[in-house]
Amino acid sequence: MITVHHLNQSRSQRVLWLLEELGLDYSVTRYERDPRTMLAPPSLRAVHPLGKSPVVTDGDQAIAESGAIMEYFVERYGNGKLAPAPGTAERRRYTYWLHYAEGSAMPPLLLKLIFSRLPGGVPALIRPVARMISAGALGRLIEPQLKLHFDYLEAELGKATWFAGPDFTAADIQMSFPIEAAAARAGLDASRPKLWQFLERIRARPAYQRAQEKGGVAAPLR
Ligand SMILES: N[C@@H](CCC(=O)N[C@@H](CS)C(=O)NCC(=O)O)C(=O)O
Repeated sequence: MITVHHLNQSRSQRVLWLLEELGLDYSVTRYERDPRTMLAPPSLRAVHPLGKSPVVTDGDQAIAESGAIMEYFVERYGNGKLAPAPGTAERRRYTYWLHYAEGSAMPPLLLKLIFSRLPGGVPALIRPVARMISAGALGRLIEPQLKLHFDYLEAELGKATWFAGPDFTAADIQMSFPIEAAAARAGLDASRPKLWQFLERIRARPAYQRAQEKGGVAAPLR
C-alpha cells in the first residue's frame, strides 16, 4: 500500500501528480505547516528523521527526497511510462532535469524567499539594516542568478516540447515545482513564453488537476 505523507503547499504535490499519471492506488496522510514558522509538524519525523515533505511509504519502506521518489515509482511501477529508454540522449536529459530541479533551480528560489521575508522578521529597530542587507543580496546575487536560470530554461524548452524531449516524463513533473515557485514568487511571467506555455500545458493535464483536488490547490512555498 502506497501512502503519501502530504504537507500542505509543498513539494509532495508533485508526488500526488506522478501517482495520478501512473494510475496507481494510494492513500494520503495530511500534515499542516505551522502557520508562523511554515515548518512541518514534528509528527512527520516519525516517518523519516528529517521530517521533510515529500516522504512516501510503500509497504514497510519509507522513501524521501522528491527526485528519488520519482525514480522509485517510475522504475517500480512505470512499465516504461514517464521515462525515456535507458541509454538514449533523452534519458540523459531526463536524469539531468530530475537532479537540476532540486540541486540547481531551488537554491536561488529559496534564497529569494528568505531574503524577501528577512526585513519583516526582525525587530522594527533594526529593520532598516535588514532591508539594506536584503536589497543587497537580492540585487547583487539572487536576482541575477534567477535571470540566468530562467533564460537557460526558456532556451532549453525551445529545443523540445518537454524537458527530456518530445514526450512528457517524470522530469517535467519534477521541474514543475521550481517553475511554479518562480511564477508565484520570483516574477516569472508570460514574457518567457516557453516557460509560461509549459505551465499552461501541465495545468491542463487531467492527472495534474486530480492531484490538485487531492492535495489542495495552492501556490508552492518552498
Ligand atoms: N530536496 C527535498 C526538499 C524537501 C523540503 O525542504 N520540503 C519542504 C516542503 S516543500 C519542507 O518539508 N518544509 C517544511 C520543513 O522544513 O519543516 C525534496 O525535494 O524532497
